[in-house]
Amino acid sequence: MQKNFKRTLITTALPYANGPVHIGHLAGVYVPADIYARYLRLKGEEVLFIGGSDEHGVPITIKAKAEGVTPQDIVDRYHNIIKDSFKELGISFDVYGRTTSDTHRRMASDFFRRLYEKGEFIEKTSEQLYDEEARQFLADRYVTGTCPHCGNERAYGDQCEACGTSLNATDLINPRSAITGNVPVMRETSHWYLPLDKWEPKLRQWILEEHKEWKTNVYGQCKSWLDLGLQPRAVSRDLDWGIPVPVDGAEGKVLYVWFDAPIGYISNTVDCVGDDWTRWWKDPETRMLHFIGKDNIVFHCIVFPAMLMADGSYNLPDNVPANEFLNLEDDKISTSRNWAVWLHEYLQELPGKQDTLRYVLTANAPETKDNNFTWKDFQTRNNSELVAILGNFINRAVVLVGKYYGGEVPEAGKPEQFDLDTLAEIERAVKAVGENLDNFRFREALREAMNIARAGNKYLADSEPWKLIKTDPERVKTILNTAIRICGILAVVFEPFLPFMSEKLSRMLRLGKLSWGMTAQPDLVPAGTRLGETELLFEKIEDSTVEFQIGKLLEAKKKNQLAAWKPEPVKETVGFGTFEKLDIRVGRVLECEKVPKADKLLRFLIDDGMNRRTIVSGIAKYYQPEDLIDKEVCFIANFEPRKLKGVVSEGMILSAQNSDGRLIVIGPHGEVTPGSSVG
Ligand code: B3M
Ligand code: ZN
Repeated sequence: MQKNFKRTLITTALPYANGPVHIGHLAGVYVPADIYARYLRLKGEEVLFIGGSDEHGVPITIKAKAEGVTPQDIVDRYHNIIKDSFKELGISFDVYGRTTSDTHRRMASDFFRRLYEKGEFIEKTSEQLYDEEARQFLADRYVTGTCPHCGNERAYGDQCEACGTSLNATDLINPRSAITGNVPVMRETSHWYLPLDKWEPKLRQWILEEHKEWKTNVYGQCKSWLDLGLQPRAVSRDLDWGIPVPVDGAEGKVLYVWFDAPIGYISNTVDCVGDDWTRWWKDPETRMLHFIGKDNIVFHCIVFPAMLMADGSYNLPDNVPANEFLNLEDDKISTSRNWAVWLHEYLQELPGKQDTLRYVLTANAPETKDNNFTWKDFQTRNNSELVAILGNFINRAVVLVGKYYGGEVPEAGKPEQFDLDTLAEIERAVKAVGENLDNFRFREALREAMNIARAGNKYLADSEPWKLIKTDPERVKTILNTAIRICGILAVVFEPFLPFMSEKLSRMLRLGKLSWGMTAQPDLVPAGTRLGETELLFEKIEDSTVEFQIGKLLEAKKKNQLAAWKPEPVKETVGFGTFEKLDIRVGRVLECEKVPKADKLLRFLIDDGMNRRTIVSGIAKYYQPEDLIDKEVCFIANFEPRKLKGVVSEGMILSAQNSDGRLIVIGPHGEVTPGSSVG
């Protein structure tokens, strides 16, 4: 902290309660925020860690419509799924609220009213997009069209996800209603606008001059928006789901979701600490941090701060450590294509593996650029890092203390240079973990934490207590005392990253309440401590586990291909005469085998009713040859003979190309004598 802050308020983007959360959300926002909150708590700082669901806005109503239920049904369902799964992953929110709460309705209405009474809004009538069939105005995700900045044809009415620009619905080229697909008409309506342009100079000064330390991706995005020039932004909508605009003459109008959602951070604080909330939001000695994904930068760095400035009594965020995106198996995570790893499913399918997910998502965090999650990497990191390095070191130390001293930590003698060097290396790494965390470099912090375990492994491997026990048992006491101390340091340093492991390890070492300062205590685990029961810290992940997960993704991919599949357009019309030229017959398969050195081809021997003929067909990928023997097939009998991989093919077997690309052989439904004509 550069300034003299006394406490830290950490907020995390409120996920829309229109679906469960996936690993992209976790890697971008919740895992780093949780690591940070836990780290500050370990340092003894006062922290409030705020989460909650975003339950208004078009994403919710679209989902409700698609399922034929009410928006309230949707948010009730997903709020609980999301809340429970965060808890199970160990995300240590002090509160996980929701924007349909009474507190929030009151806080958001009051906020609007205050700005309204101060004259901070412009009321403006303008022409907006309207869907005549759905009889409703179209804003935000109710309208899609071409982005005027980058040409992406699937931009939303509030934002283009391809270039990140924040848009107004009327900016879109070729707009279409997301409800009916119709081309909207223009219709007059009046709304309240927050004049962002009024706050532009102040925002410029605050971000570009006073917060040069922000991450380059965040600073850069802010700068380009500010350089483009800010426009007034509507903060109300013509919708029936949301918080009613709390002024006279606003029937049928609700607050824009991006006006109410960030106020949710305040409401959730109120739900958590009651009247004390002002200390967290208005005392200049409180430091505020917003953890978000990159698509939310404009709202947290420009729009919400402008709202807070317009009010005038709030703090502004001290930092907005936004992350880039996480891809999955080299493809963009997509809810609609079900290309995701859903947290609630992960927790069910890989029970007890919360730390592994937290570890992998941090090790691959998309901090400075988009990054990629693969199941293979997940398995490797678990097996060759968590199990083989961290788990292995702790296990060796604890097992040896059990074996040599009945589980009682031995007294250390005079340290040798090697002990001092190892401890110095560990001290350096602990410091590096802290410095990296202070600067929101979570991957690097984790790498340094892992270096402590590496140093521990090397310490045991090089000092070989299992050999020395016969020749120099006194020395072994020092070695294992030191090794257990390193285990204690690991319990502390890994607590933010791997809280489940840390809790077990703390129990084994009888550490009690952890604090960062413990890492510097030589008697962290005092000699004479009787170690607790050994607990399994990490388990190997088998091939079958990741294969199952990869299978699920392939299944999703198949479904998407099927959904996107369209039959080919019908060819040009032909007369009967043209058709008659083809001699299509039924034949029976007598022999069928693979053509050597041609992985696509099968050679058939067909009983064609007159004779036997050989036909080669490119369907080897889709059939076991023996399965086709004795089957009836249709073939073109007067097809010009062709040589394929050295075999002369006297005809063509008919097959249909299925939507998934497979070729399926066509045959008669019923008994047909070989040689019969088809027509
Ligand atoms: N619900 C958008 C999102 O989930 C939005 C965040 C609100 S944070 C105040 O990406
Ligand atoms: Zn764009």
